[in-house]
Parts: sequence; C-alpha cells; structure tokens
Amino acid sequence: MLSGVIEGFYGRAWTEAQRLKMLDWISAAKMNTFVYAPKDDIHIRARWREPYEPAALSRLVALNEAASARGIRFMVAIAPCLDITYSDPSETERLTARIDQLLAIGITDFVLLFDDIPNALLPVDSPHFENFADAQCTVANTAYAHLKSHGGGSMLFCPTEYCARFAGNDVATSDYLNTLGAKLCAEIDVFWTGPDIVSERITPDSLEEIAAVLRRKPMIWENFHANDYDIRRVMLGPLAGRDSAVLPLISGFITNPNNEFDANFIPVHTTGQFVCSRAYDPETALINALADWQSAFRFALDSNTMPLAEIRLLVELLYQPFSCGPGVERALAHARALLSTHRPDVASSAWIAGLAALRAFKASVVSLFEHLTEIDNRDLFYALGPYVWEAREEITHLVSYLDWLDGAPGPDDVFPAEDLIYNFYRRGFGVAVQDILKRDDEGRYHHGI
Ligand code: GDL
Repeated sequence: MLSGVIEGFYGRAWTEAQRLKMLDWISAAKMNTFVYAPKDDIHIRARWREPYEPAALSRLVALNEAASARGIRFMVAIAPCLDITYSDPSETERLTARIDQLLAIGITDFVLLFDDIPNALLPVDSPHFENFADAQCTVANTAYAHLKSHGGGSMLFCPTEYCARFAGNDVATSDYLNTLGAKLCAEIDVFWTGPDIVSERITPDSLEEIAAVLRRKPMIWENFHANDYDIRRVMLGPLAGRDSAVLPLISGFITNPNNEFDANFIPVHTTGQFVCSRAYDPETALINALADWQSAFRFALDSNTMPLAEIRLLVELLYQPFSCGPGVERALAHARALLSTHRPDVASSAWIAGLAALRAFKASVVSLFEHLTEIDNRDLFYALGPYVWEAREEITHLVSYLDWLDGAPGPDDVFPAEDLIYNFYRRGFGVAVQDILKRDDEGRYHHGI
C-alpha cells in the first residue's frame, strides 16, 4: 500500500532542504511515498505545457535520488486541468512530452491532477465526449499507456469530484464517478478525500461505497492536517476520525499537511503509525510522537529541552480541524460555565474552582510562549510562535475579564475601560463579513440577530 506525504497545498511551497527533511520523516514513520505537487508551483498547473528548465530539473533529480536512497517512491504531479483542450491530440502530446522529459531524468511515477476546477466540459470538447470524466479518462489513459510503453512506473489520478460533497453527497448516482469507474484504466489509482474536502471522519462504509463506484479501492488524499484554507490555524494534533478498519479498503493513504513545514512532525508521525497499525489509537500515537519530537525543542542557552507537558500544551492549543486538545477543551468548558450567567455568584465554590483552573491555564500558556522563544530551532519557533502568541493574548484577555467579574462590578460597570485598546482583536474585511453574516450554533447563517 502506498503511504506518505503529498506536498499538495496552495501557498508557498517547501524548500529543497525542507523536502529532504520530510523524506527523513516519511522514512522514520515507515512510509514509502512523497508526491511533489505544490499547487502554486507554476510548472505544475499554469505552465504544464512548457518543459522544465535545467535548474528545476536538477532539483527534481536531487529529490528523486534522495527519495530512492531512502526507499521512498518520488512522484511528480502534472495538472493540465486549468485549460487543457481534451479533444485536441496536440494537447495530450504536450502532456506526454512532459512525462518524457521527466522519464529522461529518472522520474518514473506520476500524478495527474484534475482537482479544483469546474466540473464542466468546454463547448469545444462537448461533441467529443460523453461527459467530463470521459474526457479526463481519455487523456489519462493515453498518458498512462505512453508512460508504460516508455519504461515508466505508476500513475495516480485526482478526480474533479474527489469527495462525496462534490458528488452531491450521493456517490452511487454520480455520472462523473461512475464514468471514471468504467473508463479509467484499472491500474490507475484514484484519490479520494472522504465525505468532504477536510473530513471529520472517514468510515469503512463510505469507502466500500466509493470503491464500488470507482471499481477500485480509493487512494486516500488526507486533508486532516492541511491548513491552507485557513492560515490563521495550524494542525499539530494526531490523526483521528479514521479507524484501522479502513486500511483493507484503500489502496493507499497520502497526507497533504500544513503549509508550515515545521508543524508537520506529529501529522507525519501519527499518519505513519496509523498506516502501520492494526489498532490505531490517536492518544497513544500522540504520546509516541511527542516523545520523538521533544529533542527539536532544545533551548539555545543550555542543553535542556522544553518539558513534554509543555510541548503537549502547544499541540493541544493547535490541535485538529474539528477540536482543540482534551486539556484545552476542558479549559474552554470551564470558561463557558463561568460565563453562563450574566453576573455570576463569585462566592460559589464552582466559580472559585473554575477561575483558579483558568488562571493556572493562562500561566501555563504564558510560560509556553516564553519557553518557545528560547528554543534553538528558530525555524520551529518562527513557524509556531505567531499562533502561540495569539493564544497567549486571548487567554490573558479572557482571564482579565474573569478577574474583573470576580471583583463583583456594579450593574453599570463595563469592561474594558474605554481607554484600553486590545490590538489582538481581529479586524479587517473577513471579520467585517462574518460580523454581518452571523452563524447560529448549528452553523446556519442569519443576519441582523
Ligand atoms: C483542496 C485541494 C488541495 C488543498 C486542500 C485543502 C484536494 C484534492 N485538492 O481542495 O490542494 O490543499 O483542498 O485546502 O484536496
């Protein structure tokens, strides 16, 4: 089974040095694949027709060599999807020319990307194909036949409908997916991100359903740790919401993690544990990963490292797409309970205990930030520092408000005092729109409430 990492996010691509380190992480996690597919690498999408220049080629050669030295399959993406004319044979020739150029430097494994485009045939292509999937299969099958007849290896395919939501939450009746199942060469594996782009859970039932439609086991493109869609967050927590029971139902598991390279140690480590274990448990996986990550948090001025409990707090603050870590969720629950009445009974034991817990939590976040500023690995600090800065500001503010309430203010007192300006409060266009379009507890939009 293929397992590993796809550099497949939008935004600034990783550096060569980071990719080499990623190859080490993949290998240490006992995985076997690295897919080179940065969305904003101009060669992969916009300039897919143009051959690589010599400097770019030599970088790919170096990466390919580094990957094979570690027993890792290096795959390169080509994404002709923005503007290919599917019915024009010269377009397919350009695609095979790109493959030939890379074959000539020893790169044998490819990924064809057709994601994040409208699911529609251009008028020029419509008379030639049954539907969009038919057009893509025709090009992909030709490219694959070319690859095989020129000594190439494998090819993966990322469809336009790559999650159930994009198939109207009804994969069984999707013309697009059924056509892929019927027409795409059986040797080409197909990426699938689950029920959604970022899926909270991926269940065995859902995989059996999509496998029946695609007529092959899906290859998971895992977006659990991706953060390009919300750069105000980063996902450090263990992979979760996928049970080991899915492993026999998939042809591979490739994760597309955070843009911030240094944030990806636990994502890669726990993904490796997931694919290698028959009884994956996120908490155990997190403990194992933390133990291996601790040495990256060595202080610059002495040889100590940050304590494990503090690194765990860091991870729990910046945890998973659908929740904070358990300790942080507990602190938030305390805060919600304390603020559940307008003027709380500050003499009650529940108030006293809750406030004490939050003051202690604040102190631990402040100390985490201070220690993080002192680590030797500046790349790691720069990657995570801004997020922890924000956490420190927010918790400090929350506790100041609770302290003010604790002083039993009068009915006309307000917080903050007028002359205080909290510059960490978010402003700007995004905040203005979200302020206009409020969401209720179920996430439905309302206005004017
Ligand atoms: C996507 C993109 C991917 C991006 C991710 C998370 C796929 C197949 N494509 O839609 O490049 O990083 O979402 O934002 O996931």
